[in-house]
Amino acid sequence: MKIDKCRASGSTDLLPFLDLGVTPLADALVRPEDLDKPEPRFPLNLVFCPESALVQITEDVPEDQLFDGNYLYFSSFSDVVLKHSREHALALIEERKLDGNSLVVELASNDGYLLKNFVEVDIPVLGIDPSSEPAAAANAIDVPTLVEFFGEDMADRLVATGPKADVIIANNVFAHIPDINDFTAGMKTLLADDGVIHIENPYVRDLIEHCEFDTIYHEHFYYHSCTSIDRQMRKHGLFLNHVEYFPTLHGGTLRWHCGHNDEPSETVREYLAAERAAGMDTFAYYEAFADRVAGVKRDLHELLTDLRAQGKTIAAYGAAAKGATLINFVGIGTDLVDFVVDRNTHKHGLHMPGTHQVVKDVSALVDEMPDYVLLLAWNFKDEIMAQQAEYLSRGGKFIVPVPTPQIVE
Ligand code: JHZ
Repeated sequence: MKIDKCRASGSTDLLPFLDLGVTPLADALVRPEDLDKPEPRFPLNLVFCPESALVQITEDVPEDQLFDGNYLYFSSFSDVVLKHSREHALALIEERKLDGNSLVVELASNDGYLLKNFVEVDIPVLGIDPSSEPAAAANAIDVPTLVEFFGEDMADRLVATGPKADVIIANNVFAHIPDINDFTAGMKTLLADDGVIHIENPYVRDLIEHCEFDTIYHEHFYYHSCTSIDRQMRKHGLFLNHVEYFPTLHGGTLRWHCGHNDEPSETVREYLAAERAAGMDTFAYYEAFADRVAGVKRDLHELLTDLRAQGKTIAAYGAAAKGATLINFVGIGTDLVDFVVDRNTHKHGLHMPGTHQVVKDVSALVDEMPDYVLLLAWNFKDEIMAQQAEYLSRGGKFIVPVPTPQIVE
């Protein structure tokens, strides 16, 4: 279903600036027995709303279709994510003086990758996640997790029967919620008077400036800036008070600190001023993006076609959601890339959405020695290249697709 008004502001002034075609769901890996069945496909278009300053997709795929029992994203498969999350937890424990009387709630707590750091030192936690497989993994390591979609209704039920949260963490979920107003209102209800909300999300400025168009898929309804977060919080009586930047995490991630009181640090003023200076609150900033995306598509397709014409073999690394957007939009079928490898054992034996390359264990790179590996999980370039020292030392080469396709030896 296509929206006709901004999910945040309700404005009908939605300005289109990118069309990635009609694509399958990025995390809907295909089982071998389903390869002949048609896959659901949905339009993937971006628009900008001047009122909310939010970039968003126009298509509303029902949430239960996006994050159902087949959702196989497990945060714990990246050492970088685990390290980042542990540092986040330790910093919160110290800054907020958390102890056995505190409550930390994580929305989209996945497999317990972050909350386990609080559990380890006996700080009470509650995980909330609608995806049953990662949530089961969290419960199995003693991270109490409710399998539900979060919103105002759930927040009301939680505060009726238990304490409010001293800390609410919403990492990589503020893009994933079709009803952003219901979700924000739920956070307002659940947060203790002196509590803090930490939201992490890839930064739309990095998406645009580094041409990270593959991070656009149906799970990601929104692409946030400080301006859009500031406006969204204010609408619900919450305030953006501090900003941290992690330039390499998921291609450039911001952590926004929010709370009930308006107490902005210098970082908030600086980011808002920089976004205004860059014109990020106007359509002009986004207008030329589609041409740059078309350039990457053309160059990458040409590079892979030339290599195949020379008789080279090519595999890909990372059955990531962003990988599904990239190969479907660029048109990289099994004629160009033979197979995909991934460390996530839950994905092995399944096939990429749309293009159907099989997903194998990462050991296949050294076993089969393809000449080139297209790095679909380019956001973990350093981590993956370090793991693949043997493949590289035996002459293997990586192709990094964005911001412009490049061969790395
Ligand atoms: P990864 C995810 O997107 C999921 P995806 C989600 N939609 C989101 O919002 C963004 O992140 C921010 C594998 N891997 O995380 C694991 C290895 O094989 O970039 C994953 O399958 N070896 C919630 O799916 C894939 O690559 C490794 O060494 O685009 C990476 O997926 C590492 C580090 C990862 O994101």
